[in-house]
Amino acid sequence: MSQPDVAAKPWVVLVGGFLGAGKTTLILAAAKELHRRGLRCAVITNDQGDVLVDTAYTSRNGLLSSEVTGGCFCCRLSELVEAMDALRRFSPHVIFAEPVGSCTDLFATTLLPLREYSDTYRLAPFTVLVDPARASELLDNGADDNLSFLFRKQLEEADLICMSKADVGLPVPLLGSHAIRQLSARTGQGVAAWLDEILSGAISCGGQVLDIDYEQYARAEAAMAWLNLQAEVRPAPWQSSAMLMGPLLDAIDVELTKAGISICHLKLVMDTPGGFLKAAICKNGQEPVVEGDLDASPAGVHHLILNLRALGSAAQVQEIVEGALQRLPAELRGMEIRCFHPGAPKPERRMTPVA
Ligand SMILES: Nc1nc2c(ncn2[C@@H]2O[C@H](COP(=O)(O)OP(=O)(O)O)[C@@H](O)[C@H]2O)c(=O)[nH]1
Ligand SMILES: [Mg+2]
Repeated sequence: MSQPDVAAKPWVVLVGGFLGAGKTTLILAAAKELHRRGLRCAVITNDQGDVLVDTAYTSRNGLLSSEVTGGCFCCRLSELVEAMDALRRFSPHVIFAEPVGSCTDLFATTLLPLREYSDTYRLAPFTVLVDPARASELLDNGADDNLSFLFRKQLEEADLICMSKADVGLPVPLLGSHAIRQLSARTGQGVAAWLDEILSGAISCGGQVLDIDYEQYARAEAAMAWLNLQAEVRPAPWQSSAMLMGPLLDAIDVELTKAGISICHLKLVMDTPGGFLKAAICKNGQEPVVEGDLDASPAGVHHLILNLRALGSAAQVQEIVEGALQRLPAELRGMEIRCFHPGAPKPERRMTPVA
């Protein structure tokens, strides 16, 4: 297959998976591939807080972007539908939706309710993206119980599991009876094949209604600290975003490691008139992945957005991030910071399939 039926209603493609699995990167690569085929795409990002690195990143990469903030898709289902409806003004052929990386039970709370809009939208099978490194870590007997619980539940309800980051060359772990695809958003390997498969209608959005204990689910999410911040960073003398970002990321990583706090995903973007830079790590001590205008010239004002998800106390995480920011050779203006433990998930609706 090369073209979905472009005259018909837009496809809605939910791409789930754990924090840092590569969802946003895959959506951008897939949107580029569809653009090459003459198709228009949009994305709806999602978070428990607001001020999202992902939205800044997708829109700066030219992808029509909308967001649902302040709760996961299941708890903000009406807002997800509103966002989808609003995007239809731009006649997208494909709307990608990226749920929060700690979220699960999406089939019962999001996809099944969305079936009621089948006159307007077509639902693609539910892809759950898995970073093989994270899979090995979270399927290990010594894994953190809370993260392992979320990760396993995400796998259980997938229509299709895709292993991300194939370019890294890690072995693919065994994940029960699931058919597994492999792709790399970085090299493009498998991205077109994935799109062909999910937009061909060959796999239905069948899903799996989970047997899930919502108290355990709430405890697992609440074990994480969730920090979202934005600020204007004004270095004196002027510096490039790359010169500011590296030490900031290192300082946060080092301090979190000292405090015994595991990073699930730490990502930040800096925007200046001269360029846009993003850096991220998905684990303590990891070499940051830096993307964007690395050679952007020094600037006096940088707009910073930082999102951190880590296993530990919100108060301690906030103190560490604020401390690292204070040590930058820069004045900080208009800082907005929120650090919290996600509240218990309370889906607007939870359905089981009609026989
Ligand atoms: N090597 C490699 N890294 C990737 C790939 N896809 C994503 N990443 C990196 O993995 C990190 C998390 O990716 P992101 O898309 O933000 O994950 P999300 O949290 O699931 O949306 C980022 O630093 C990406 O650059 C890939 O195909 N190969
Ligand atoms: Mg993302």
